[in-house]
Amino acid sequence: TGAFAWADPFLLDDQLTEDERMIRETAAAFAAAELAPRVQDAYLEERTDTGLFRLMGRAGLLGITLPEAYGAANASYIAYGLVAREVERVDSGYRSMMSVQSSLVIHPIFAYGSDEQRQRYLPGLVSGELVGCFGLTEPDAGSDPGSMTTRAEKIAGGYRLRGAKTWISNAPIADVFVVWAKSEAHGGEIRGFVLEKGMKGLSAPKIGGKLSLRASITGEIVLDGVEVGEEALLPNVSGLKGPFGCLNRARYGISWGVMGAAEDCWHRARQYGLDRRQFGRPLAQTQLFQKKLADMQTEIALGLQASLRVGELMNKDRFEPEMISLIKRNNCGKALEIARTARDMHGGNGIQIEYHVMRHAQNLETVNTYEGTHDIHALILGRAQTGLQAFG
Ligand code: TGC
Ligand code: FAD
Repeated sequence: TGAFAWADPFLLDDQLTEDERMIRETAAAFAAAELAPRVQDAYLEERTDTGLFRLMGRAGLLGITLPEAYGAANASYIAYGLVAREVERVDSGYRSMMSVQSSLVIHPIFAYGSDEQRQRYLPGLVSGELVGCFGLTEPDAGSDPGSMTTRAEKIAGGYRLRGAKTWISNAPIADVFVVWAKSEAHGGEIRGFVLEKGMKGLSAPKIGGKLSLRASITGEIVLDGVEVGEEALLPNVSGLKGPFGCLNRARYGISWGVMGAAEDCWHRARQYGLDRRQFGRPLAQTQLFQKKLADMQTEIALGLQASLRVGELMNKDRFEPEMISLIKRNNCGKALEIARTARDMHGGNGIQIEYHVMRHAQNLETVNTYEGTHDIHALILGRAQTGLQAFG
């Protein structure tokens, strides 16, 4: 018995190990000290601070599931999720920077790379000295990456890459580019290549004018006959399962991250309702307000428990991609709904940057779309239970 912990209804904290709690506290302290003070200006000015990668690396927040040999923490998948939650409590764009670096760049080099590639890139990526990006999406291949047209032609001693990627997080500031292309020398199979900034024919123009995720820079990757040696090929994976192996981890982290953004919106709406009086009483003393708070509390508590469960299964290597589709889809959809409701509960003030909720709502529009849209994850789950593929 004891008082009900309204902010942690199922005592999530009790289910964490000592190490996980410590990592969560480190991430929370980092987010409060380094991210929260920057976010409003970064968002308004659409500005990404490259130095943040080094600060994240120094705090031990990049690639944390990797072995200590690479300067990483050898932490659990639950710890990785907790970091995403704390970072995204401030801004989804900052979590994007972190999760692309950790799950979409560090992971494939670690899991599919040669020893030389691991030695060359991982220490710099884990410390944040190097910034990475992941190029899968193309102008005509978004939800359907299998229809990509980027090609790797075979040339003496290596490959020549041609094509274009779009909507690529971190691309304009990246040093390391993990790019997926159909390789002529491998029967047209999708293969991964690790490219470096400055290679001839490689450019990464910024995509401007985003009304969402403005603190995280996004760009194209243009491959205009980029010639690379054999050593650029990721040797140990082929086919779509290469990029999807990375996406499984990033999507799992997102399921935790969006719950952080939702918690920030929920806590702010609650406080606003306690402070703001209309009709002679606090807004929080109305039935409608309390129902909205109860719905937020319920969805967040359930969403976090679900992510924790999938994290336990990932730690034991017993997860299936469909489990990740379920939590990515549910938690993103619920977080977006919570952020929109919190915006409404703030009245006119809710549209102001200082109240944070509209920024979260705008960001979550992207998070609901990238890494597999809400509907694409429904189709993955529909296929798993009917045996019928509805994509087309
Ligand atoms: P399908 O026939 O289903 O599968 C082809 C091959 O891939 C394997 N596979 C997986 N392997 C591991 N994990 C998964 N989750 C996997 N899903 C599929 C599958 O076993 C098969 O292997 P094999 O050996 O039999 O060939 O492929 P499909 O073409 O029918 O796929 C359809 C669909 C809809 C499932 C898929 O294409 C999809 O998920 N689309 C969404 C695309 C997406 O998520 N793009 C993300 C781009 S990256 C990004 O957004 C980063 S934002 C990051 C940030 O800023 O935080
Ligand atoms: P489309 O695939 O054209 O989808 C449009 C709409 O149609 C959606 O509602 C979708 O659900 C629906 N739809 C599609 N197919 C079907 C179907 N068969 N049945 C029913 N409905 C369907 N990609 C990367 O590779 N790397 C990155 O770092 C990266 N970062 C990103 C950052 C941002 C800010 C954004 C916005 C995107 C990023 N992406 C990245 C791309 C992202 O993964 C894609 O936008 C996403 O996969 C959707 O593809 P699309 O935009 O082409 O939409």
